[in-house]
Amino acid sequence: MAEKPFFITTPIYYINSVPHVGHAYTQIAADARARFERLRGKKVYFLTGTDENAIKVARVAQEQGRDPLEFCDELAASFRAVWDALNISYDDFNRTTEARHRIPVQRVVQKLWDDGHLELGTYSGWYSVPDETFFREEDTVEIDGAHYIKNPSEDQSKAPLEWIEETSHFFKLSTFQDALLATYDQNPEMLRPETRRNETLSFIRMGLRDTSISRVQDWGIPLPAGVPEHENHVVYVWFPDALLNYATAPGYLSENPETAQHFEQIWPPDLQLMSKDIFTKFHATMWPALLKSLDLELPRELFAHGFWTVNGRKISKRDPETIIEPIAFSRKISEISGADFPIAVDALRYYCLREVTFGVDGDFSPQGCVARYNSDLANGLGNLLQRTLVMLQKPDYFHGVVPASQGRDFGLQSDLPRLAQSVEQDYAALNFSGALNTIWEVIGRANKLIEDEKPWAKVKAGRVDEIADLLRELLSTCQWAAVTTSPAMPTAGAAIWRVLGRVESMTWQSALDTEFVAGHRCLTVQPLFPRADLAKMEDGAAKFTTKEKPMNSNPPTENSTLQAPAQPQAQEPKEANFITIDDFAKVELRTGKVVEAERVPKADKLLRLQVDLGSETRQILAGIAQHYSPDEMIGCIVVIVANLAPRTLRGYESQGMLLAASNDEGVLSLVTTSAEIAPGAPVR
Ligand code: ME8
Repeated sequence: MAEKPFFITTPIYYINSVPHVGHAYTQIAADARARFERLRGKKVYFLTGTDENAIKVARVAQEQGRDPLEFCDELAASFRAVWDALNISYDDFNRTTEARHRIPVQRVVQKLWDDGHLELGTYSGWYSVPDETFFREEDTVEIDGAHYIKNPSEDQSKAPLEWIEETSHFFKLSTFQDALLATYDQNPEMLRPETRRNETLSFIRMGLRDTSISRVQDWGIPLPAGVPEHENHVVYVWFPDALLNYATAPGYLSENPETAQHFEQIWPPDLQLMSKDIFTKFHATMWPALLKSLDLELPRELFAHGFWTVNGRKISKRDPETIIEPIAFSRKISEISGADFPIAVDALRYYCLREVTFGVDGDFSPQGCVARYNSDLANGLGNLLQRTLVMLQKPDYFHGVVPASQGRDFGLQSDLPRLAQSVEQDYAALNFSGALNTIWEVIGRANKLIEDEKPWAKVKAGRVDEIADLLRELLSTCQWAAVTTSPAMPTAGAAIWRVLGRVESMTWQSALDTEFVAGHRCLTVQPLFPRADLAKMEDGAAKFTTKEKPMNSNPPTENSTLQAPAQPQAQEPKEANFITIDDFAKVELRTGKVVEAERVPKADKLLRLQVDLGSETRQILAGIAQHYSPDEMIGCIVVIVANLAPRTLRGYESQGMLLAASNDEGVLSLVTTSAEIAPGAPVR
């Protein structure tokens, strides 16, 4: 049987507000872990989504005079757009208004009823719409005839509560109390960190009360018809609706055999991430009890991270200055530094993961983020890469060719496998700040080695051979850093990998095998992290909030190099436009290795390439000069259309065409092969 993929989840977010850095944090952490597992060769199923059946969603839609479902479609698309811009590599996006969720939820409720886990009762209590939670009389206070939550915690609403009295269906949560305690006793590693585990154990020991799973409402998933008193009732948005998304997405109770089989292969989740406020009651008590009632295996690990404040203030819609929207913020970093937008996104990702220990609270400071960008990325990693590659490329050094070893040992490269192991353990334990700390210690050591060894003095004295091993160790360190940072900073990691002339897929092993063979060529590099102007970063978060509501991202500024994501747009259904396999077979695609490259005079966009196809060398003119320098192209494996009729461009014959991908933001990337393959190999 195939190996079980690593199954990781984030909460599904309410879509009545815009995603801010707090939401982004969970996504970034989950993404770092997912990417780390993929690097280690694991198949990953990374699930996220949106929680759309909350009454507050319907109310916001109503206030805006919108059809709730249409409103949800638009907002869910906005959430996806933000995650895409942040390079969140989710494999599945579950929306609770989708049929693949609604139908299994109804089946679950029916099953719970049939199996005797539900009973009818009357529910009366004070309901907080913003918190989507009932409160007992004793947990409220009355002021001027209205009821409010008594001693509301930081994140609870201070608005008046609504009195609700209705027939309801109750899940017999109390019957799972002992079983849950026994499970947690036998599996101490399931609930993390330790503080949350202890909090959960005392919550359960205080006694669990049966919990209402239905509401009289007109927005939500209707109760199934086989349950008595189902009329006018919908499933409570939290339980089991939202929680069940983790099971419905991979295919629980699906009627499609393939999807149902997918569920069998995937279940249970290996890691479920969320913040501490929704951990104890919802994820560590109700969710596992529900799974037990359905005879489903429990998740292997539930982890609660801390809460972010912004400049010391709680993030709240009522305090717009605290709402930092990740795209607007990344644009600002890009604008004040000149870094590409995806690199600015990496800077945000890095800051979030480095700044606080995963599991404790943190304070987001825009200026703090820029300070870290300058010290750790521009001066640290960026500087190391730049100095190393310039040293390699310069004619009085090594002309771009990795020199042979002269047998000297600077003690850095030999340490890298051990340090890779330490970083690996930290990523596996969700100790992101620990992993990044170790990586930056290595970067600091490498930069210091350059300063101590003063290679420029040796070159000046004509003793270039003496720095061959220093350069080799620095290149290895850059490769090591590309691999180890890539879960946190995927764009930067891949960019470093590419300029080091690596064409094969990056794996975790590439942090252990860092040796460069003599004669290997690297590409030239522009500074990856240009210094940011700290003075231009205002500390008021309102600057990073889009003004249009309900949710939109800013258009890209004209004078910046940002490759900002476009807004998702409703697409017209397209007519299928198929070709046959015979049509495709007419196109002869082959791999080639670029052996020479130069600019075409007076043609800004054209490079003239000589491409080795194994049996012959072709001249190809490619419109890529604004994206690739001639030096960068040498040694690249490209894919060409080999049977295109030759044509003449600017007086040169072009004997084929290079394949490249480009997007609306003007990013262009050549199609290559994931492993070095002989020139001339057919591509099918
Ligand atoms: O609770 N700091 O959705 P939600 C850190 N739909 N993380 C934060 C944060 C902050 N200040 N603010 C939000 C819900 N988050 C339910 C979940 S799951 C079955 C249903 C993150 O939109 C954090 O991950 O209120 C938190 O758990 C989540 O957003 C809550 O998002």
